[in-house]
Amino acid sequence: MSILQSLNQQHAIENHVQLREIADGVIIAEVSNQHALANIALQGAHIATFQPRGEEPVLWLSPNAKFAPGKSIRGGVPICWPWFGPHQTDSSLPGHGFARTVPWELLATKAYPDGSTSLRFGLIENDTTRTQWPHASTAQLEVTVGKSLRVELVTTNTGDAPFELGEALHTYFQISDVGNMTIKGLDGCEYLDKVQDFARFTQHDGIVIESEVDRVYVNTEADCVIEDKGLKRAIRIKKQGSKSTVVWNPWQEKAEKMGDFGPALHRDMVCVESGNALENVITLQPGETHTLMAEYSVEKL
Ligand code: TA6
Repeated sequence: MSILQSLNQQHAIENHVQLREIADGVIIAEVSNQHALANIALQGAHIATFQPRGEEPVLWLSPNAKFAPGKSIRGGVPICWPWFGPHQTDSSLPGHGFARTVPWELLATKAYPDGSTSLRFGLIENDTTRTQWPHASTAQLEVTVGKSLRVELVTTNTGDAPFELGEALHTYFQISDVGNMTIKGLDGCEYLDKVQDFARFTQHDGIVIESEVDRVYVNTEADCVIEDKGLKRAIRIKKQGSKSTVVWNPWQEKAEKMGDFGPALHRDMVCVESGNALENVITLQPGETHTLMAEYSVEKL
């Protein structure tokens, strides 16, 4: 029996989940239920698409995204783990950690009476991950696809020494045009601005993007709302277990330089990332578990 057949035998649920191989070695859990459609790659437990029925897609996926073993997918919900951004001491290690480019195991699927579907994934360690991250730990991702998309990243310290964890759900949202959009919820928050050498500023009012933006808002547990006048909708981002919110748009020049982005596509997306980064990294004691949760839902404007 092929891997795909055995995955389907164990985890497919009629009218909820089916596993498909979309390219050589690239398996996707396709979720289709009464509320929404979603595709989740087993590599990286990467949610590539989420679209509530009757709505435009909530997540942005680059038309030039690469679906290939070892490559991160440009769009959807990349998981940055167990560090965010560059590694603190070793710049040769991959930015945003390795979780988004390694295979995860599909551990369980479940259909709920309300019509939603959940899937649980576990990160698979290998020799490379153990070398890059010599801390005994587990990472699991629970994804619930309903009217909203709920994502929980659960980290447990299974060793006998504490470690520092950086993490983020690096979510790309689809918008009608960056000029139609305001991000609310961060008024009064402090942020470190990567575009200005990590200088510290305070946000006033909503965030309007008119050039490259790459900011880590710190010490904020607030919901964010992406108001989109073009699509006449707002995307609400609720979160728990997260003290940092990252806002990113590469703008034209940087987007053009990325092979899996493309000219002008920066206008269709914005990343609003829920996580724990920079001064908000988490210290996890032996035996402790930390859960980072974000939930994305659509409201009419
Ligand atoms: O979250 C923002 C950021 O850290 C930016 O600095 C930007 O480079 C982006 O992530 C994308 O990173 P990636 O490694 O996916 O190209």
